[in-house]
Amino acid sequence: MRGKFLTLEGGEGAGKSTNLRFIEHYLQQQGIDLVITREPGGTELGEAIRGLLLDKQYKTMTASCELLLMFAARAQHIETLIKPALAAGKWVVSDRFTDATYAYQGAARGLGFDRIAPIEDWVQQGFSPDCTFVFDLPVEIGMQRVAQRGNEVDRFEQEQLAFFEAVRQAYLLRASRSAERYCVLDAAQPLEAVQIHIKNQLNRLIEQ
Ligand code: T5A
Repeated sequence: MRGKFLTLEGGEGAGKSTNLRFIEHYLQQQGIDLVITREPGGTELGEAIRGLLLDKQYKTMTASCELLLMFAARAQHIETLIKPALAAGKWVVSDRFTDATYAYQGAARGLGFDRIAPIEDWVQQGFSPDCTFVFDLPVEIGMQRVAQRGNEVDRFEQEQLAFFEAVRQAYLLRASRSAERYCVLDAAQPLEAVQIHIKNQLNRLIEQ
């Protein structure tokens, strides 16, 4: 039986990485064989592309170049990691996927959703997640969390409030258009409360 493909989305500091660990632990407890991965990245080649995308030295990277690099890494990720794992009956949980491209390159960089859709069709040929968790959080809180974490900021984290506000609104818009695929979580709640909602959604997916 084919496994399920779950993705985690949201702005910076929304809690994706933290809750990815929770999801991994919970699904393992339920006896589910799973693969944890991320975008951009997930494969050797994809991680090399991630290095280019996040590197602050590439200040002049154009939005189109950024968009195509995201999909180049994704093409490799889908064909060599995600689809084989699903076919082997494993669940795949990815920290970000194509919704991030719509939010960051489509909305925040201003390329527009219409420019992305044909590339998505070409690369993915209808392939998409079974469920996408959107960690929704006021941008200011996300930025405070990132600052408190104290890591060095990457090329995206250097952007300003308006950029991240566009990201947030794009996620909410996409989730409102296809509510059956998305599970929008209020990520400003305490972690324990967020994780109760995640657990409920995971239980629904396990039963399906
Ligand atoms: N990108 C990616 C694109 O532009 N287009 C694309 O197509 C794709 C795939 C990748 C970058 O690439 C861009 C988007 C990104 O800028 P990334 O590796 O996904 O970057 O990294 P970020 O989104 O920057 O992820 P972060 O690590 O910053 O955020 P997380 O993972 O959402 O947050 P997390 O879990 O590290 O939490 C941040 C802090 O908050 C605390 C945590 O303990 C941590 O300290 N926290 C909470 N505190 C209180 N209450 C809660 N509920 C909390 N949840 C977490």
